[in-house]
Amino acid sequence: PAAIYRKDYTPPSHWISTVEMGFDLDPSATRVATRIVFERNHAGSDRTLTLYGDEVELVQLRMNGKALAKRAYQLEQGVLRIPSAPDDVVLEIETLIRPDRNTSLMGLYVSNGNFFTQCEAEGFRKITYFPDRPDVMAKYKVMLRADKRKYPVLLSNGNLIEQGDLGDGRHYALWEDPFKKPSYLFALVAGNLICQEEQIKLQSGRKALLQVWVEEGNLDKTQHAMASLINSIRWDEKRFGLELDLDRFMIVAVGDFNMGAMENKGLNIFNTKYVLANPRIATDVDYANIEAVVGHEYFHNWTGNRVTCRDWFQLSLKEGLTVFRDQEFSADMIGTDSGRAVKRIDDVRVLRQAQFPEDAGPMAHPVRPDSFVEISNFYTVTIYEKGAEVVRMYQTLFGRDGFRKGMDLYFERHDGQAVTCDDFRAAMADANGRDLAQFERWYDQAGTPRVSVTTRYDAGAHTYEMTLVQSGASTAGQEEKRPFLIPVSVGLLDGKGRDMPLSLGDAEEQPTTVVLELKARSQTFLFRNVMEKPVPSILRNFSAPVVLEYDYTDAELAFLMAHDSDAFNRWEAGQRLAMRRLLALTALSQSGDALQVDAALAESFSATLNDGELDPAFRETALNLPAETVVAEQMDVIDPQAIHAARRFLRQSLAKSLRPSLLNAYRDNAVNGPYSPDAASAGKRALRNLSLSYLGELDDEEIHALMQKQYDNANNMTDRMTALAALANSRAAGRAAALARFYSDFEQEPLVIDKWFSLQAMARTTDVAAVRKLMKHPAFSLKNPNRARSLIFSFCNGNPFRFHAIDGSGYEFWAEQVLALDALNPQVAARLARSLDRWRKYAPALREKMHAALKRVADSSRLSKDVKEVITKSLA
Ligand code: B3K
Ligand code: ZN
Repeated sequence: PAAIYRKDYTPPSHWISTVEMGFDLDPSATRVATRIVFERNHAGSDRTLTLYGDEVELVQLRMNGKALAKRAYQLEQGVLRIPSAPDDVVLEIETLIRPDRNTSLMGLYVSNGNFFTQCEAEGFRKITYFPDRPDVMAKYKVMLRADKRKYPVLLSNGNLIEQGDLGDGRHYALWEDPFKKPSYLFALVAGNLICQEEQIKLQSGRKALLQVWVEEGNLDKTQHAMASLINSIRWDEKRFGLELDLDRFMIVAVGDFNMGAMENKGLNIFNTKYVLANPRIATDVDYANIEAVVGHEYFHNWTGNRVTCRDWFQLSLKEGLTVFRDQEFSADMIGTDSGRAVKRIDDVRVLRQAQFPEDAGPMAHPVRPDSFVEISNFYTVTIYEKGAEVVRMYQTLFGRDGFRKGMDLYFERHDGQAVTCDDFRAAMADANGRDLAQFERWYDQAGTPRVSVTTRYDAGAHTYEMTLVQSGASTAGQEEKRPFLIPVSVGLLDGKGRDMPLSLGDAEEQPTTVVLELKARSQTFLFRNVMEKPVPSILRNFSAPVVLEYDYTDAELAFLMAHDSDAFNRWEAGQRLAMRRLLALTALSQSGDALQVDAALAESFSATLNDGELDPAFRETALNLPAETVVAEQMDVIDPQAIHAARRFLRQSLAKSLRPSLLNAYRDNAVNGPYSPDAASAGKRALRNLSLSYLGELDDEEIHALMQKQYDNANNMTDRMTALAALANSRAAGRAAALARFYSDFEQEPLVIDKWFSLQAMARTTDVAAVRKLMKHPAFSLKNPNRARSLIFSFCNGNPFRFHAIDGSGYEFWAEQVLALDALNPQVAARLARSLDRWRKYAPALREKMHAALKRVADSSRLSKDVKEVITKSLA
């Protein structure tokens, strides 16, 4: 399959004013009649009308009222071309599709007997032939017809214009979307569903109807999604002055879904995982994720839908921006400074755990890629999370108000248009009177930049010099990197741990945090009136997505961990201290020496754990050791077994020395009364459960009793899951019984059974043989993406110790599953295919076995282009 290049973009030959569609819904034969009104795009040179179709049967094609003769068009490999088309064209197309056989979950498909669509990025072409590209925007009118008993609810984008009976047991609904949209935002839902609904008054006084649609048995799980939707609407009004533009806004939950959710105009379709919640089935993290994803999809209504992408290379224009918006929303919903910091830390954790490795591997790509084979493979952590960091840097540079001005200008200029990342950058630049030419490099250079800092204090002159040197890591096809514009937020601590007032250059003000703008490869900044040698706090709040290198002593790190006013850097200091120990222990484990660790880390951790002034949520995150995959990133040659041994040893020794404090924290952070997912309660539960998980490492009877008691008495899923995970990773007598009881208690709740699979997949004792056994469980199915992810992905990505078993059994299993999944659902298979993409980094014995597994997949004769792209790039 050939790559598509960003430089090859050409505008379409024709625009579309209106699209009318009629669906006769039937699982085994759905007829789709489409009428498209085209008008010539005079800016384009070409007259060839180009439409795309994928696995659709073309029944009829009429142009301007007449059947189109076979010789008047070409149909090759899913591309339908009508050469020398007139300026004004009305095309009538009839297609036939089979939703019941659609296991790819793209286009129109059936899930549990109901119809759903997923069209982003290129799924609309699985419904009809169409100029399925985001810069072609049109107004849609959609008629749905179906059996009334089986499909009582018929939904599409926009407003319901008319509905009624057809007489023959069938009924219809006519929907009209008043806004122009690209085809990827089209949606329909038909089936047996019910909704929770609410009327709200918008900022302007207009009324809007909000609905959350689910299957019958789930109506007791919609409250949190509805509340999150209302909060999102209020937040966008307040923070960005953006109001809901429709009279009706719907969310629909579906159990079979490739990703998290989809922002179809007025009809968001969600994975059940990001809608359904009540205290019985959902954890604190689930509640937070639902709020974030509901927010994310809602915010797309402006950033993505009203202003959309010109082409798919611009994907981060909507995704990076919308992730940034949902991050800010979640932070504002918590409201406290420390809550905001914990949210920031969580987001940076994701970036380091997933995006940094991507940026250092064979799939590395810029935030605005130059080419792709399959666009579905580019819904990545780089596009989303690094993209959000890039957007955040505008706010760091210009402040909240400056950022808001940029957003206002962006909408003023581009509402209703399909635009590029350059347009967004230009709006930010113009609104703030700044030249942001250099900033483009964040969009076109891949790889994580490094910033190395050295300092020099002159006690006589009372000056402090800070020299920053940046270097960009070379990535495939981009050896040399030009310097980035990097905002580096800095503070200086005096001997008592207080922030010093900073005198930089000629500025009169003396703030305690300044943002240095690093533009050249190397730059020195001079602080004046520095009365004592400071400890620098660099890259506060993680002001840029870079790796920061500074030669801190252990004592300085402990000092920062205890005193830094910037909560992010307090956390960071602890992580650096822990990382040093983890790397040293990993080396000891590799050389076969006895593992041992000094008391310094335990002392710092103890101080944090016992500091009642600190928010429990912050203490929890500060005491959580860097993940095994994050440690792996620090090594030239990855040795998963040694990393696991090191991390486990460190957890055990911390548990031993902190046992009394951990027991105290466990007791003191009990949350009484009915469950509430608010940040304060969730924070206490998190600290209490982290304490239990550390104590679990001691694996003795007193702790087993604690786990068992928590399991038996839990009144919410967070506590229950933590207790079950602790039991599953222990030798406790009640281990097997608890797992069995959990299953039978929640057999009717698919999302909870996903957790049951996933917890076992990640347990220390679970090897490949155990995973294969779980796959034989009647509740397992490869066809349901959530279920496949809960077991197979959790094992391959979440259990590095067992997955990287030295006999290579994990890799053989991986190859089998990639191939099996690929036959059903290429998008999901291609995600799993990524699990081995960093094979070159591993110790030779593992590397060879990984290579063999990759070859085995590569040699298959029937790979989808999704999987083929990932495997080819991994082997390149
Ligand atoms: N825009 C969708 C992602 C679609 C993925 C298609 N393979 C969800 C989101 O980012 O909000
Ligand atoms: Zn999105």
